[in-house]
Amino acid sequence: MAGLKLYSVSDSPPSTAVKMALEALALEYTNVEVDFAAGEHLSDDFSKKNPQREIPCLDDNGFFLSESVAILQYLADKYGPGHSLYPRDPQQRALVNHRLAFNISTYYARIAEYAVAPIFFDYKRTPEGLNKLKIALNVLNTILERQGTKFAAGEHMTLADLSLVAATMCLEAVEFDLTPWARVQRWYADFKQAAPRLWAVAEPAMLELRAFSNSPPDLSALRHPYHPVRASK
Ligand SMILES: N[C@@H](CCC(=O)N[C@@H](CS)C(=O)NCC(=O)O)C(=O)O
Repeated sequence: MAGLKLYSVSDSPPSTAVKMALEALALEYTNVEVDFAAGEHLSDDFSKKNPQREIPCLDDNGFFLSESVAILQYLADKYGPGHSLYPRDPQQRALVNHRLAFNISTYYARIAEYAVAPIFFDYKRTPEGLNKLKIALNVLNTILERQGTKFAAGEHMTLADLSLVAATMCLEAVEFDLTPWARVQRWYADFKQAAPRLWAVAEPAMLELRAFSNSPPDLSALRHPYHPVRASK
């Protein structure tokens, strides 16, 4: 048995969500750091593992899976059946799935566009992007407020928290002020306190993103198929 292998990038939010799930489920795995700056994930060789040419990508003894949400769900189903991270009750599970879908379609998508992409590529932080991000934060704040629970899908920590925390850490990395979203701010702080082992997985990624935010990496040699690359200085 070769075991689980995760192709990831150290400062990547979706990779971080998967690493937190592996930690939460106490699963051993081999981490394969992909050289993003060299475009390793864009290579034809990598596309055999993941035709999307994205990380993260899981290799479970030759079973390849990408999309962090699908990976989280697979890991919980296969290696943690019955674990409170991914409840079996259809309505509880539906709420977890809803938060995961909301994160990937809206919350993280807007954070990635506004906060993360301009660190690495030639994108601007626009007022429109900020407005879309604020609307997504309003939604998460309302969900948490109405639900009145400590975690994103109920009283127990679930896969939803892992994905949403990995997204929110990008806002912390760029020192985005969460004060107007008090429930989001409290939920994020509560997560760190409730799950120090998981936060220990995420914090180095957040700090690495912050370092890149303060001093953007030189990706001018990267011939990226769809991101506008900043010219070298
Ligand atoms: N929907 C994907 C998003 C993954 C994603 O955006 N990965 C980024 C790195 S954090 C990536 O590989 N981007 C490819 C690129 O920018 O070339 C997931 O959640 O797995």
